[in-house]
Amino acid sequence: MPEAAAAAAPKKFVLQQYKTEVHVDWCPGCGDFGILSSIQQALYQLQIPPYKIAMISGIGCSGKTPHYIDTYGLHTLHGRALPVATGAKLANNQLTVVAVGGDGDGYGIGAGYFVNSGRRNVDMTYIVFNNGVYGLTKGQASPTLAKGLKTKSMPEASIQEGVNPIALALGAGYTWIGRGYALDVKNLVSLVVRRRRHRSRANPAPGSGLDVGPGRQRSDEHRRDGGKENPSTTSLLRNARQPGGRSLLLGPLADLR
Ligand SMILES: Cc1ncc(C[n+]2csc(CCOP(=O)(O)OP(=O)(O)O)c2C)c(N)n1
Ligand code: SF4
Ligand SMILES: [Mg+2]
Repeated sequence: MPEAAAAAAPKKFVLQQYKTEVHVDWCPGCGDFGILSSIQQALYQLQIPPYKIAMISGIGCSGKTPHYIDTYGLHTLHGRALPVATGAKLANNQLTVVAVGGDGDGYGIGAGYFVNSGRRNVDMTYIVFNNGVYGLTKGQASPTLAKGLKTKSMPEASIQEGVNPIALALGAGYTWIGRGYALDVKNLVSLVVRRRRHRSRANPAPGSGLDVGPGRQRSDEHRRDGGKENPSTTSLLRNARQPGGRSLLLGPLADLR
């Protein structure tokens, strides 16, 4: 359904059902408010039942996001949102899994997970709140802070180039990559909605027709245990991947600021 028609279609869930009553304690004017609102509006527009969504975060100001969205959620450890989100999707591939976190979380301490999640092709959304700093710990330089910039926490301007997250994502193998501005909520909503539709457009029967690449088709993909199928991680990954194998690869990185 085209975006405008979908937005106008009758809704079963109201926007309020994607919000919690927890006080949002970000600083007044913080761009995180725009990102939070965009995620809530996109989930509402897509009419994904809140009980079929899992929001997974790392640590940082951005890591508080799952507290504010009335779905299942886990506020995990610094840099660990992606492996936990991958596990959630493998355990239940009917869940809409959204990982969120900061630039320090995703491109610093969690950089290895960021790269390897690009290889895995799991059908989930990863939204990076990229403010160029470690916000929660008072604004030290994060890996995306541009050379020559100085925050109040730094004795002098940064002498290093910032990492380019879009180039990094491309190199890692992500094929749905978006970038927006935190306070351009309309555009962000559209980005999140488009990312979520990426899989269904590619293959209307999720989980079927997967092209499992070399090294993944192993004879021990299914272990028999007491007559019941006990799927290996390999076969779980296969079911949770984007259809089409590496050529269609993963969902999304939306680098949102
Ligand atoms: C293993 C570990 N190392 C360091 C910290 C301290 N710490 C908490 S949040 C944070 C940085 C957060 O920056 P970012 O991920 O960019 O999130 P933001 O606050 O900017 O949204 C750090 C270094 C921690 N909690 N755990
Ligand atoms: S410290 Fe920075 S990132 Fe954290 S809430 Fe305040 S303005 Fe936002
Ligand atoms: Mg940050």
